[in-house]
Amino acid sequence: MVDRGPFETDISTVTRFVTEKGRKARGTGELTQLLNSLCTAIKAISSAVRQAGIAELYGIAGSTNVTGDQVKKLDILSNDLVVNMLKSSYATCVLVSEEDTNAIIIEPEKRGKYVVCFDPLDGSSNIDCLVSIGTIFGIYRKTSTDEPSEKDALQPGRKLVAAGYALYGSATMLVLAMDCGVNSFMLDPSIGEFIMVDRNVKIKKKGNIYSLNEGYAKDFDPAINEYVQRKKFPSDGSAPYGARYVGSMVADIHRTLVYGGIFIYPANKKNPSGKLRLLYECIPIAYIMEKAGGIATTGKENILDIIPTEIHQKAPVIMGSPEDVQEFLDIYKKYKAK
Ligand code: AMP
Ligand code: P6P
Repeated sequence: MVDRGPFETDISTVTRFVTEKGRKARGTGELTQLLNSLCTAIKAISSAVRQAGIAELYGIAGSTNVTGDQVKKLDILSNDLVVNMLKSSYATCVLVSEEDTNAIIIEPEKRGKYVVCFDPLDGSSNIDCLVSIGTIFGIYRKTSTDEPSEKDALQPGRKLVAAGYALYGSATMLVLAMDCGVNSFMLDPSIGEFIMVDRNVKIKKKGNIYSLNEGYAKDFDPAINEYVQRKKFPSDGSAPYGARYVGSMVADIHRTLVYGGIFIYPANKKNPSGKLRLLYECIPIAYIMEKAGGIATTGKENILDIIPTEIHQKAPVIMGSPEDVQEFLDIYKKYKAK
């Protein structure tokens, strides 16, 4: 056995992983090119996020997005990076971004067969206080033969070809889900490559952490409040759950995927569909959760079964370890049966 010392010479990168999958699929190479272009955008966003304070990228860019959030400079930079890298991949025809009111239709000479829905920098309200933020994406094949339009993005999550997120935390992590399952890659800044760290990621059947913004408890559905009460005061003598809530979806989701437990952003009286956006927050994360053996539901229905009707619509989410989500659903059904 040759002693290679500390320097790996047969590095398992995401580029290599995606290329191998592409060769096995005997495709045209379009999806491989799309994924590699997206990874370049994510690396550039990671670099910008970590330099933001020095490069004076913090602060508000003076505009608001379709969600009504104040748009911060990093939001605009991240959106431009993803849009430009996807456009130049020659693999996409329609892009839907949280930062753009309307779908972006790619010019004919640069079109490919994929539709990408993404949140370029999710959790942006946390940028200035250095809390982890992320990028979320979902990739569909265009199915209609019509001229590309916003309608091509209104597909249920069951039709996804791939979905993933990047977490800009204490390290930059890429979690990528496709038919083959969920795999995670950590960015090695010294070589600018995402290195595979976990293959075929599976979520624990049951965790011991619940995650939601309890500040809204006054307006929660009674089923939510009963579930949370059960986590705090278990009647079976088991230990109470821990409460964790970052307020950045990707950070809360990644912790749930790695440690198990449940993440909830419910509907409430003021927001009957909750806050999270279906196309580029709920569906891609639901796809990852399901591929990892978890459940992702609105309470009424599985998130991946929803047929979207407009590109920025919202949906309530309850997702995570199957036994934890099922416990919530049993409570939810009790209230809905009344
Ligand atoms: P393509 O012609 O490259 O767009 O690939 C056609 C289909 O093959 C894709 O829609 C996927 O279902 C599958 N495929 C192609 N490349 C990859 C890849 N790199 N990883 C996983 N699946 C792939
Ligand atoms: P709240 C960030 O603004 C975000 O869109 C998600 O990343 C996060 O889960 C949620 O909003 C936090 O919302 O109402 O708890 O501050």
